[in-house]
Amino acid sequence: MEAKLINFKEIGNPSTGILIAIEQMKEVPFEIKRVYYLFDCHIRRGFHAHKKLKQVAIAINGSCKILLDDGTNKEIVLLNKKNQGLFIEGGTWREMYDFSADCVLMVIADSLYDEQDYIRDYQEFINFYRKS
Ligand code: T46
Repeated sequence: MEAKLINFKEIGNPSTGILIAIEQMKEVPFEIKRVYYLFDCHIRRGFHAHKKLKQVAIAINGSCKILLDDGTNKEIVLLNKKNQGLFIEGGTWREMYDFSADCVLMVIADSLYDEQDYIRDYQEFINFYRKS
């Protein structure tokens, strides 16, 4: 598995301030239906996959790690750049951890919240998605 990191264009510079704009079908490869964000996270979270949901996760402050697992390969991605997003497709088990105290993890998604899209049992995930 290779993490799909997206580098966003920065407008401005540190002396004037920096702006990053994210538009659907441009900086993110889908139509945007939902934005949510996590902060004050002290414990490992996630422990699920989505069947279809596509998302881009951005540490807009601080840092955290995300474990990605496609059923065969695992990869750990450090998110610590305001100008970088991690594209996560459906069929990927994820766990978020090592949140810095100041971490704000913003997630842009292609669908509204739908609990039916979640697979929260790892064995069920493996049965669905293990390649080979
Ligand atoms: C992901 C990581 C980064 C809602 O009501 N609306 C929402 O849009 C979301 C995302 C969650 N919720 C409710 C459902 C649960 O009762 O908030 C509670 C915690 O949700 P969840 O278990 O999804 O939270 P995380 O932090 O484990 O995972 C979330 C996303 O689900 C996941 O796709 O990549 O953040």
